[in-house]
Amino acid sequence: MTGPDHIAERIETAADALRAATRVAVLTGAGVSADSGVPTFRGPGGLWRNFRPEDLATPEAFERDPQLVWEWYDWRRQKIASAKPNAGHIALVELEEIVPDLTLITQNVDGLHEAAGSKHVIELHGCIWRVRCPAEGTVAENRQVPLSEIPPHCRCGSLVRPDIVWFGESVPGEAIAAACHAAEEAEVMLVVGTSALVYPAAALPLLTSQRDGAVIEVNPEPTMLSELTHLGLRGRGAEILPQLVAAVRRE
Ligand code: BV8
Repeated sequence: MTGPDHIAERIETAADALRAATRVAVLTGAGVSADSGVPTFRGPGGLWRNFRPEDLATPEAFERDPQLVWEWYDWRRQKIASAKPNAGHIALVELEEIVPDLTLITQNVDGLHEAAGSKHVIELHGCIWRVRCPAEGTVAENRQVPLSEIPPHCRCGSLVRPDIVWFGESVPGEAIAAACHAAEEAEVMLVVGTSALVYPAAALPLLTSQRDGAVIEVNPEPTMLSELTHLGLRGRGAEILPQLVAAVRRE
């Protein structure tokens, strides 16, 4: 699919593909939350309080210094707690209501898609609002901001960790299986706000494209994926997505 030059025409082309589709997959990354004021990982200002996620979001870092890792997550939770879903998140909720079968796969841990009202969400990397007790194997919601105790403990006395997939850890089998299935079955995959550097998430658009599904990218910048995408919509999610959904609604 070669798109015309003007963004409005490209949006119409993308809307035609989405309107004609029964099964749509959406893959989002930190960029979709950037318009809610949540820093991205790798973009300008993408450092999380001068720490690289790859340095602290690892089991080794937690083993070495759980206090530091929890201080970092507490700081991130405080930043995310004041963030609201933006027009891009809300447009994806509306798209879910229009498309017969839409699966939203997110790499984000901020919970903003669920807060916006998205129903069918696969959280590949977990959620910053849940904690896990490795001793009990239990997961509990914890929205305390700021945390009353750092690092927090389970009632059983053990140290709890964020219920988040760290670098070097496997994405939960159920989540990645469901995401791969949705990507393989999708007639269209809409990829919003990801640098497509982190695997296995970054491989999902390939699954769509290998089965002749169309891959549409929404991002102000070109990414590793741009070569593969059938149509690139250069812009911010909060600007492009509402226009895209409005165009899908128009016959
Ligand atoms: C795995 C939770 C099997 C953490 C995250 C060496 C050793 C071990 C593993 C590896 C290794 N080398 C490679 C790997 C695999 C590794 C990986 O891919 N590393 C990368 C860095 C090379 N992957 C893993 O470890 C995964 N597990 O492979 O298991 C295994 C097991 C053992 C050993 C080997 C393999 C697990 C990955 C999950 C890591 N956890 N998050 C936390 O958040 O605290 S990943 C982290 O990066 C976030 O989830 C984030 O979502 C994700 C991807 O980043 P993006 O979302 O794309 O964000 P980014 O800032 O990069 O880009 C933002 C984009 O938005 C930009 O393109 C920008 O232009 C755009 N944008 C900006 N503004 C806007 C916008 N777009 C739209 N609108 C805007 N307004």
